[in-house]
Amino acid sequence: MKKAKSHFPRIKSIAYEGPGTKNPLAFRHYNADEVVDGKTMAAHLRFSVAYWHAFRGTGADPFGPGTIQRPWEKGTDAMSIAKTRMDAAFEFFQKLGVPFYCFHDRDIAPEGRTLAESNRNLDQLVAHAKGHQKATGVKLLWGTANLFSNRRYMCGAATNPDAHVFAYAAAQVKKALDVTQALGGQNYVFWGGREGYETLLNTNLKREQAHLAAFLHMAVDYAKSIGFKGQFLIEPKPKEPTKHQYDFDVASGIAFLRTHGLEPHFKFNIETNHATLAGHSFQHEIETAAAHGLLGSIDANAGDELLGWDTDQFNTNVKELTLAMVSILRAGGLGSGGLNFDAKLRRPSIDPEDLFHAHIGGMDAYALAFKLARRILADGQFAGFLKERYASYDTGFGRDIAKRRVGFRELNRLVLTKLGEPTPRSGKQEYLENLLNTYLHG
Ligand code: XLS
Ligand code: NI
Ligand code: NI
Repeated sequence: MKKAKSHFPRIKSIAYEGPGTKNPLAFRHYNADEVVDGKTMAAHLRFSVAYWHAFRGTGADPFGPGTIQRPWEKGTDAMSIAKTRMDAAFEFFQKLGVPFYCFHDRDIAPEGRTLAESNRNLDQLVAHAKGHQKATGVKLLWGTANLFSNRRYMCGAATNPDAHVFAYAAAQVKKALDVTQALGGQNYVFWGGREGYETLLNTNLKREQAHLAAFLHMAVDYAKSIGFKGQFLIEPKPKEPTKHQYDFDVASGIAFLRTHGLEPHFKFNIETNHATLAGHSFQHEIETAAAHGLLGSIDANAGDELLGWDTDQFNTNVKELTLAMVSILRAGGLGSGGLNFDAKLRRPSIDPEDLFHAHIGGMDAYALAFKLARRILADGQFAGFLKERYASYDTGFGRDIAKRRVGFRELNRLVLTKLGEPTPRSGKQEYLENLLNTYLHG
């Protein structure tokens, strides 16, 4: 049998070599098969590669076209390029050792002149992906539809003022759901795309939000009718591409889901840089979702704190990730979700090898954060501090407050007759920051 041509001939499978290694193409912390609490690290962390950045990203920015030229992007037939590109992608997934990948419909197959042609193109690439998934064991973490690149969606998809565009988007998502199911996708993501607005001079905010809710209800109904069991996820983002995105952050997402009766069907896919853009920390967004039992999955990346846009960088900030992992583990993990590298190479990082360095760095940073977070939780020092800090609500009148057994009248009487002035207690932030550093730096 003819051996398939390698697209990364100089790179061997990336192995775990431990923290002491000097090999930049090896893992120092991520040991996929290491069993932690009865589960491998691979099963705990569920890493995923984002097809759009890793295999469709060219380094283009508003000031110039792409800089990244891949050897496999050759020829004139878009369909055969798409297939070769997918061969390269699966070779990459396998050499990197990631169990999952994610895509938008238009990432893997070119858009045709009509929806029917787009669907036929997609079917061919889905068949190709099926073969690769079977051969490599790599699985689909989530599927989604690109409802933002084509000019028909310039004023939104589900929130478009034209019902015709809404209908088109519905047909596209129907197909994306079929495809996600055919490939065994474990989740389906709705990132808002252009669901938002630039100016209220041309926008009926209330109607647009109601239409978005109608769209999501249709998705839930359709998924049910085809027996799709994957988890639906909303990915909040406050701005970009539109000035006001309707899914601003997790808190506004929760309000939206509850208002429209969608809460039982959705969880959140939280992206680090989207949290930054919303003026929150990554951990804040995770903790907010977890507090409501709605933590679903993570788009693992980082923004640049000096820039105000979605720079989608690989995250190597162990402190930020350790705090995130503390919240994720405390919430009981990500369930069917995972850590998807929605992150791209910088414009001058043009070597195929850079794709490996980027993902190795991201995976190692998360693996180290995972280990540190486990140690933090096992030691229980922060948990002990928190327990103590809120202890006044565990007994007596504090407990009555928490259980809503008292009101203003009772508390007023208590303060006037018995309690008097409270004694302020230190919040101990500096002590706690130093304590955190003992885990990060010994
Ligand atoms: C864009 C989003 C997008 C989603 C998938 O900012 O992060 O990449 O993850 O549509
Ligand atoms: Ni994302
Ligand atoms: Ni993003």
